[in-house]
Amino acid sequence: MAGMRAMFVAAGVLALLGTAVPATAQPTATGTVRGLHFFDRNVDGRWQPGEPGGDSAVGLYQLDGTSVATVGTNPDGTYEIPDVPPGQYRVGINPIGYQLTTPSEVVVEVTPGGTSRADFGKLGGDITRVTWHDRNADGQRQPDEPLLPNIQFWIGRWGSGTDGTGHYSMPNQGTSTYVLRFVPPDGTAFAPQHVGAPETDSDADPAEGTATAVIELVDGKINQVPNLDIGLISQ
Ligand SMILES: [Ca+2]
Ligand SMILES: [Ca+2]
Repeated sequence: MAGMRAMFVAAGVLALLGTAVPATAQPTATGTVRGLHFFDRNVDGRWQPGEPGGDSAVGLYQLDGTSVATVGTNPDGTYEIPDVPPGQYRVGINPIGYQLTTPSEVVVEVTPGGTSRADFGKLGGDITRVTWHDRNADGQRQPDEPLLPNIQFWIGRWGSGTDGTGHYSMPNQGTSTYVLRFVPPDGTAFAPQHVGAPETDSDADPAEGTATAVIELVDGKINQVPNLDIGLISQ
């Protein structure tokens, strides 16, 4: 686009100098770059139905790195950069805090009237599981102990809770430390923390009601938190 501006400026200067400029001169036809930024849930580098869109800025650069345009993605993860003069460009995202499942930058060729495509996939961490009634108060979830629906929790000032089946899910999270502060219903208290097998233990600190999940990237891979479970005992 800088090239186009230069061309128009040059044409204006020539006109001022009285040099003939063909009245029929047309701007160079442009092309479009579009694509999708998505959470690549199955880590195969491609989008499939059901994989949600990611939000980020998408940058268009000349090959030497000069910025040409930056656009944000739509809520569904799609983006479009119109009116791009023909040529080769770099297109990229900078998904800090996520595992990349595609290159973060690709080179596209824009042709007059054409559409070039660049998709970007990433993977976040899921923080999930259940609240349950620890009937025997041993800090372990036995098969006959029922899940507890509609238990509220807070992360800072953001609130959520378990659903009608006692499950909660925070999918596609970026790297951070998440402190979930659970609200025990009247007549209940938290089960002992971190007793026995991690898959079926209770993860809330009984004094604070907080359970902590850490999502981090190690060697480019993001971890999942599949069993941040909260046991509640009767008082
Ligand atoms: Ca996929
Ligand atoms: Ca138990």
